[in-house]
Amino acid sequence: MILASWRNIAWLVRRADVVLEVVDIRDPPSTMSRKLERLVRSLDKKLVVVLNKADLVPRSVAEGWVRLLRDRGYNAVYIAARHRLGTRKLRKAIKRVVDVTPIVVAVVGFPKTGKSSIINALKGRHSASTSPVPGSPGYTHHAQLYRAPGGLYLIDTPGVIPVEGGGLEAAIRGRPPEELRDPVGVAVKLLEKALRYNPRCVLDAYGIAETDPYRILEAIALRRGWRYKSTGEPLVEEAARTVIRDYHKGKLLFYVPPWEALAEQRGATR
Ligand SMILES: Nc1nc2c(ncn2[C@@H]2O[C@H](COP(=O)(O)OP(=O)(O)OP(=O)(O)O)[C@@H](O)[C@H]2O)c(=O)[nH]1
Ligand SMILES: [Mg+2]
Repeated sequence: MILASWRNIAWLVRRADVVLEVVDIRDPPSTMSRKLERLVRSLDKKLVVVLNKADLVPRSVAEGWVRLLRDRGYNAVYIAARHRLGTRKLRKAIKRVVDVTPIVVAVVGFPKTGKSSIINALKGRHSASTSPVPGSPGYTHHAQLYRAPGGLYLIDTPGVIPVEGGGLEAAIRGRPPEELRDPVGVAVKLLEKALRYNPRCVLDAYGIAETDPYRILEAIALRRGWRYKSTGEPLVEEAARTVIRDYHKGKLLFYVPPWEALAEQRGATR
């Protein structure tokens, strides 16, 4: 079951002692949510920023993000939930921020940041019995409380932060490419950003040496035989959706290093 509205997220946060804000370590400024952070603060709960997918960036970058966020007053750890790396560190970070037992933990983040993987990693292999989350109203009566190793109680249902807008940021935040009004415009911006941070990424992902984003889309479409039936022109829309999906899969790979994000983050308002 998916809890994908601010109302549901508020419900989850109220029931938790600690909220894990799951972000994609490849681009934390785009995948953190100031709105979630404000909500957690206003309900007087503790927040831990979990920088996930650390296997996709060099260790120096992962450590740099943790340092930068800690300097800004966040509790932050990096992990690679898919590979179950960093789980023990995460448990420790959770216990450091609150002094109660057991600790109820909620997991919230934009789509595809790895919330379910984190819940599975925290549950461990010997996951214990479940019980309904107390006070579940009708629409969330499936939410279960999991007893996880280390004195943690985990709400097994993650909160998915609604993605607003339709531009590049929405795509990075996990809005499905089929829902984008202008996938080509978004993919062009994504490729520009990707090439800025990793000039080799298109060559590595597709074996295409082109550097102009629109031409890259054309080349991908032609290579796969995607053409408009009427004109024979390359079907760039399909290539655009593929590129956006490939970013989420980690096939088109780039990351924003912490030192370059300082300015970007300073300008952010959310
Ligand atoms: N490389 C890498 N990929 C990961 C990691 N954790 C999760 N993923 C991948 O990211 C994708 C989304 O992971 P999920 O755990 O389903 O993420 P989610 O936040 O629960 O996604 P939704 O429920 O759809 O919002 C999957 O393809 C995972 O395999 C990680 O540590 N490293
Ligand atoms: Mg999930």
